[in-house]
Amino acid sequence: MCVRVAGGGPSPPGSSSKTTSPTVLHSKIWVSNSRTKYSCDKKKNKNKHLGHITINHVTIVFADYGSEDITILEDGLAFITTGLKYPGLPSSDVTGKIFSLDLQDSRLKPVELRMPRNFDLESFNPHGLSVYVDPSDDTIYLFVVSHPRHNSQVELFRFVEDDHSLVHLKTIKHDLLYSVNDIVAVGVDSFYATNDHYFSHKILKGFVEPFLAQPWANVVYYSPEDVKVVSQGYYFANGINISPDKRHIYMVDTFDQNVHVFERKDDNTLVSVKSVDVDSLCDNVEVDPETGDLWLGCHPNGWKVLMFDPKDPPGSEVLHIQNIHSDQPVVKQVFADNGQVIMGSSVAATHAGKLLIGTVFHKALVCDLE
Ligand SMILES: [Ca+2]
Ligand SMILES: [Ca+2]
Repeated sequence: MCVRVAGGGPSPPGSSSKTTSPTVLHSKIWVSNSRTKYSCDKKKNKNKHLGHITINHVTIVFADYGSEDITILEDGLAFITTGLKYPGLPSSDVTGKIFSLDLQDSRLKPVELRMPRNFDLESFNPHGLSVYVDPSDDTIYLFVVSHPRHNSQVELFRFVEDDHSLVHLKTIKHDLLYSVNDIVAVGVDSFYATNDHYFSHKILKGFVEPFLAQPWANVVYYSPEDVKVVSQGYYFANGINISPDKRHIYMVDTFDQNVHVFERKDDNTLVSVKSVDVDSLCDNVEVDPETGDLWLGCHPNGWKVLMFDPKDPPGSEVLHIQNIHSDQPVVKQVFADNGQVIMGSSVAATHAGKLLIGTVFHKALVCDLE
């Protein structure tokens, strides 16, 4: 059970595992900065040799306008979407932007990527993102979900490292991409995407559909030649990512509190392998390219995110999943905060001993792991 030293909200609601019951380790962590200290005691520790992850320094790298999704290149350069406006959730008036952050540079200074002149910045509303590095020429393609006027489309950019700019290649729209949350690129113009809702209209999506609570969300495969629903029957299909060997897809269903594991087939259809209970309302998922471990930004109390009250803010939680393909995946909480440091964590990604945590509408943090 987590202990929030400076107060805190109730634990997330329980959930039942469909297939795999992992060992859940809530290991002791300390998060400290100049103002606050938090501790989290062990919930269960069936496997003590795993030890603890210690976070010994926290650096705030963003102001209060969100960092909903993050992905990190193998050289430590992170891409971050900011300024999301999403029905029912708090947001700022700041226009959507993409930032990079070089985790190898000790200054930890976010750099706003220069957008192309021919791109409609006013309506840019960036949400999930994914990077594809073309193995033939190392070109870096950035795929960004955007919601101009509450629609859904995918913006495809090429990243120019020399001057930190983006070249806009195309806008991808399709009838099956109607309420896109996140995306994982599998080629220069192909990807899997999650639709988190059945409806795309702002009111129906933000208020009516949550009330109905039906498993109408899905996963779509897109390529210029072939677009199809490849998995369906989810309550809120959210983060999506791919294993380092590209054979498996991981998808987070936030409301059923599971990470679903799929095997990719030659025709890009998905076959369900298992689901892993995470016992939290998780959002986006990142995958360590070397270990294949999963990192999840989660909402320990979804109600507080929706009914935002700055006096009783939503907290943050980061989960780490090891050995997801084994019979005993290990789900470990590595960060917990009652909202005093950051509210509404939506993504977590690591590189060389650093943990970068992003949020839906608040700050981002860089933590040093030990
Ligand atoms: Ca993503
Ligand atoms: Ca998301």
